[in-house]
Amino acid sequence: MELTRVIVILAQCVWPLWTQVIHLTDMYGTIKSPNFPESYPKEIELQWNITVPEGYQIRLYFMHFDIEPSYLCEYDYLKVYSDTEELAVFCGKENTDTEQVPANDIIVSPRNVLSVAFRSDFSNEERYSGFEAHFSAVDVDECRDRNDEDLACDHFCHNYISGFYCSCRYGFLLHSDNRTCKVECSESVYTERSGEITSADFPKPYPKSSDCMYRIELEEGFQITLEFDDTFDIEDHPEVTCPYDFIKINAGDKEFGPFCGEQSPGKIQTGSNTVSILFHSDNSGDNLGWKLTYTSTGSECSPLAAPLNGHLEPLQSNYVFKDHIMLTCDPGYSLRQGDKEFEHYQIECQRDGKWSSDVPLCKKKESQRRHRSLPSILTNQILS
Ligand SMILES: *[C@@H]1O[C@H](CO)[C@@H](O)[C@H](O)[C@H]1NC(C)=O
Ligand SMILES: *[C@@H]1O[C@H](CO)[C@@H](O)[C@H](O)[C@H]1NC(C)=O
Ligand SMILES: [Ca+2]
Ligand SMILES: [Ca+2]
Ligand SMILES: [Ca+2]
Repeated sequence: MELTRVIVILAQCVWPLWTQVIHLTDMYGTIKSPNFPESYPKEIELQWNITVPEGYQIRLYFMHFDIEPSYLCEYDYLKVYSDTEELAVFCGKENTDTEQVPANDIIVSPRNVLSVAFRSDFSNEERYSGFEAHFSAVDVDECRDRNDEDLACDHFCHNYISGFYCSCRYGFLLHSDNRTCKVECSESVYTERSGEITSADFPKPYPKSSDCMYRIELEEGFQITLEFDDTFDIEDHPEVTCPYDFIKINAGDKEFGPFCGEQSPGKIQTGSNTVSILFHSDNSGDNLGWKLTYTSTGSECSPLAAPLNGHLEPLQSNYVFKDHIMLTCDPGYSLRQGDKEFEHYQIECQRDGKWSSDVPLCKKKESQRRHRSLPSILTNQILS
């Protein structure tokens, strides 16, 4: 007997039995051994391939199970697969150390396909009544089951029968990947002479899938210095330079970066009055981001001395672009530039580091009337 079985098994390896495949695409159904509830015939190879729509899984459970027992189910068996993955092999009527029966277990397919293969060999020593199983399509709860960061929703997940969708917190937009949440952050222009810029949500992790552009635009004559905080955390890679997220800085014709990792770039003297900071993030990772303070210095003008018999305000050890100086003379004196006379005279430090004019002299006042009428006559001539 045993020998014949071995020969038959060997023969089947060379000339496998013809397997009959039954395709099932319904949302539920029943699978039974042939002749059920009568005993099943010998030499059967049957396979049920169940396919349900995407977004569903298949639940399979047994109401009756009685298949010829054999060591490791070598003779008759029922196997359950999903794609190429073997989920279970059953035979017998009760669990033993080496054989298993489905009992009350529920098999859930990992995807939307499930195959059940039933085989009986050439002999049935006794009568075995076979099996009856039921299957049904059940919704995949992607919100509960998708723990893989690359597939799960970034902010909120909404499950429904046959699918799911993602949504974002207030202030964020769903990226075209329908999964991650980005921010709109390309319109920020800074025109103050100093300020602070941070990644969105700092010091909480920065948004994914975003391209943020921050521009600092000051008048010509100013030079911008950036200083990054020590708290700096941008996703990086041990071997490749900033493949995921990075900061790049453009200042005039100079470029700084890309920067990523946990080492702060520190202080950057850009030497320019306009700076663009691009911050790119990809669709994964939780990193804290960055913060920088920017300051600007204007071109410096040479120190000025007050004229004899006069004084200037404010008195400073150094003057930079945009600084103004007001000159006045002591009583009885007035400012004279060429043949013009002034009570006050203002000069300004210009973007190129030069004063807008020379310091006039303080001269003793002469006949006030003559000099005072002169400019108004000139003005009238120009206007007429
Ligand atoms: C039935 O399903 C199995 C396992 O999923 C697969 O290998 C086989 O190709 C399918 N057969 C047919 C005819 O689709
Ligand atoms: C995102 O959803 C839209 C609308 O439902 C769809 O047209 C588009 O193909 C989806 N994109 C991706 C990448 O899944
Ligand atoms: Ca048998
Ligand atoms: Ca679902
Ligand atoms: Ca990232």
